[in-house]
Amino acid sequence: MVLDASTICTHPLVLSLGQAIQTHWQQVEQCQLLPLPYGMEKVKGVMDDGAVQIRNCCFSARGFRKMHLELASIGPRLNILHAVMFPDPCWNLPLFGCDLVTARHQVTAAVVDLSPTGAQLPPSLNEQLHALPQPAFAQPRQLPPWGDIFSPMVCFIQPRGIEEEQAFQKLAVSYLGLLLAEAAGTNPDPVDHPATLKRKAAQLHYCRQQQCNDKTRRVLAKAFDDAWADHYIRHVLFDEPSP
Ligand code: BLA
Repeated sequence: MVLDASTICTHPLVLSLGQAIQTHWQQVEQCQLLPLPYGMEKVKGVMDDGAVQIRNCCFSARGFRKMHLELASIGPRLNILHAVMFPDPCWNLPLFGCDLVTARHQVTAAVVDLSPTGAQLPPSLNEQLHALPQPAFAQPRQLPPWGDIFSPMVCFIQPRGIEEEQAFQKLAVSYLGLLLAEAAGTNPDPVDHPATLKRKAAQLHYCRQQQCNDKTRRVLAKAFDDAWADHYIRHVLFDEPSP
């Protein structure tokens, strides 16, 4: 385990999902550590009401240009898990994204998706995704306007109780498992193939839309400052695929 969540976060869902994601990533072919921008493995800050701690780890692997896990504890109340798998645009694969926000030990936002980098998800993956049992969560949440990047199968909820938290984790790990199986059975297109270029453009759009999440920006700007938050969002969280 590269990131030991228990040194920063206390919420059980953040801890167990953080562990499950890393366990899956380590099994991806050619998984290797990917350096982060200077100084970004561990970030510390202070706010009026407590410490800010961010831990990041990044890998690359067969089919993925970047797999990024971030765990953060911001002040006494907020715990965050942020995980994104950015495919290499040569591969016909969606992006895996998962975000958990807990405040005062309650999960307020839990989101997981396989977000398309083409007009639709690859058909076999789409079928398997639809075949997964979808739990009937009591409190679905409405996506923000920038959420047009997500697939129709996005799950965005505020889990109610431990059973729903566990059901969310199960669903998130299922999405991840389907993507990894799809990646293992996919071969890349050439770098200059029109499909590759389309997927690169779609990934760029994904990054630009995620950069519009004001809630993330506000939390980071409060803990650091506006310029730092902007740099972090554009270069650590949602850096764009190279041209
Ligand atoms: C919402 N993200 C949030 C919220 C906060 C953060 C505080 C509001 C919680 C709520 O509405 O209950 C904060 N998220 C962070 C911070 C980081 C982070 C500080 O990852 C990192 C340091 N966000 C993602 C990814 C997805 C995502 C990968 O990073 C989805 C795949 C989604 N977060 C997402 C969505 C919302 C959210 C959809 C709700 C936004 C809204 O309601 O406006």
